[in-house]
Parts: sequence; C-alpha cells; structure tokens
Amino acid sequence: MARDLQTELGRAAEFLAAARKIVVLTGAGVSKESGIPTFRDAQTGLWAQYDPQKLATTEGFLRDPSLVWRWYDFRRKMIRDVKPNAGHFALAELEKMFSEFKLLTQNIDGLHRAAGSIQMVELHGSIDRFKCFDKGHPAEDIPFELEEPPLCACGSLIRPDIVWFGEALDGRNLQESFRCAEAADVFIVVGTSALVYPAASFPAVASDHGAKVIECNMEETAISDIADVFLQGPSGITLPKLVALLN
Ligand code: BJW
Repeated sequence: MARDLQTELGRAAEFLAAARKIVVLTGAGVSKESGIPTFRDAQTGLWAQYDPQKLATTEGFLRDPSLVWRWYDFRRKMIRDVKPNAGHFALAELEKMFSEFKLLTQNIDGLHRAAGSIQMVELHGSIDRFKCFDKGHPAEDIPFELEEPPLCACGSLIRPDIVWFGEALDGRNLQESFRCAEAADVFIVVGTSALVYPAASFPAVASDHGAKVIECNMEETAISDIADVFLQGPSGITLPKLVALLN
C-alpha cells in the first residue's frame, strides 16, 4: 500500500524523538547512489552471466579460485573509486544525536566508515581485508589486478575476508547485533531486501522486543509487514530529510 512520504517522515521523527537506543541495519541499497550496484543487481557487463549466489561461496572459490578472485578484484576497484552519498552521511549525523547508537551493516564497501560512522559492526566482512583460506592468517598489501589469488606463507590460497553463504558470521558480532536488536527503541532498516540470514532476522527480533521499526527502501520487502513506518524512495533522499526533521 502506498504511504505518503511526508506523513511517514513525521511519524518516524516522532518515534526517534521519544527514543534513547537506536539501531540501524543497512544493506546494498544504501550504497546504490554512490554508484555501487546492489548485490542482487551486481551482475552487469562482464559479470552478467554469473550468479552471485554461486560466486560468494567456498564451493565457488574452490571450483574456480581465479574467477571468484577476479570478481572481487573488479568490485574492489569499483569501490576504491566511489564516495559515500547523502544517505551514509545522514546516518553518521544520526549517530551524533544519540548516545546509544549502533549501525549494523551487511555491506563490505567501507562507505559508512568513510562517511564518519563509528559505532558500527561490519557483519559480512570487508572487501579491503584478506585472509588465507585454510588457517585464516591475515594477509596485507594485496595488489589489484592479479589474475589468481596469491598464496599465504603457509601455502594456502588467499581469499577476501568476507562472509560467504554457508559460513558463520563472527560470533561476537552476531551476539552484539542480537543484543542491540533486543534493546532497541527504534530499529531502522535501510536498503536491504532482508532475504539473507541471520541479518534478515534482526528487525523482527527488535519488533518482538517492542522497538518501532522504520524501513527505508525503494520497494516493499520481506520485512515491510512488520515496519511501523515505510519511507519509500532512495535512502540518499529520505534519510537526510528524516535527520533534518530532528535538528
Ligand atoms: C534501495 C536503493 C536506494 C536499491 N535506497 N534502497 C535461515 C533461513 C533461510 C536460509 C538461511 C537461514 N539462516 C542461514 C541461511 C543461509 C544463508 C541465507 O540467508 N540464505 C538466503 C539466500 C536464504 N545465510 C548464510 O549462509 C549466512 N551464514 C550462516 O547463516 O551460517 C550459519 C552457520 C553457523 C555455524 C557454522 C557454519 C554456518 C551467511 C550469509 C553471508 C552473506 N554474504 C553476502 C555475500 C558476501 C558479500 C559480497 O560479496 O558482496 O553478503 S550475500 C549478499 O546478500 C551480501 C549482502 O550483504 C547480503 C544482503 O544483501 P542486501 O544488502 O539485502 O542486497 P540486495 O541486493 O538483496 O537488496 C538491495 C535492496 O536495496 C533492495 O531491497 C532494493 O530495493 C534496495 N534499494 N536502491 C534504498 N537507492
């Protein structure tokens, strides 16, 4: 059901004005206006023929390490060349307004940090960190444009330090995220299709524990039914409008 943006912004601002603990979950949509395709529309140009759900797995990497390495190298170069957008900056601004604030991001692009967010958890890792496949030894100074993954001193292939499908998220990050979701007064969900677990369960956990849920997306998603407010549109437009109402 279409909802009037101005009315929804007003309701969202009222919830925030009455709240102490704010938690935000972001997904690929928040970086779309920076020029990064979302995960599910990432397959453009050269990569159109590949399924990201197959590339972002250990099986995909072991089947064809060079292919998966080159896919991440392509995306790492794209990310190196972009800047945070107004949505990232609005969330960094929001953080300054609340003493209890946590940003949980599924994104691996580092743009929230570049925009000034501090209280944050990178749930799915970072495209700028690397580790070895067998033992998880950290690897540094990995150059761009390698055709194959380099080798660790222990002989194992180096891979991006990213959480692939079927892999466990960092236990401490996960515990902290659930704790924050349970304690939130307002839980804001931005630019995620809410299809990938466990992150997709956080809004319902927050709602079940009494939080008001504000969703910012271009279209309705798997969690829209539980959202108390739906801010429809690009987050680079709706989030700055919301933050402006709080000033
Ligand atoms: C805009 C916009 C604009 C556009 N403004 N909005 C329970 C049920 C069912 C399945 C599972 C379950 N629990 C676990 C699973 C399996 C699996 C899973 O969830 N599968 C689903 C597909 C069903 N989960 C896992 O495997 C996780 N691991 C796990 O649970 O391990 C258990 C375990 C325990 C102990 C031992 C071993 C294992 C791991 C999940 C890791 C996800 N990793 C990825 C890829 C790596 C990063 C990368 O290469 O990029 O992370 S998957 C991919 O999806 C990526 C994203 O972070 C993630 C979420 O995607 P996101 O951000 O929502 O993007 P999109 O593209 O889907 O949506 C974009 C949205 O933006 C859309 O809604 C647009 O409308 C919107 N939008 N422009 C605002 N301008």
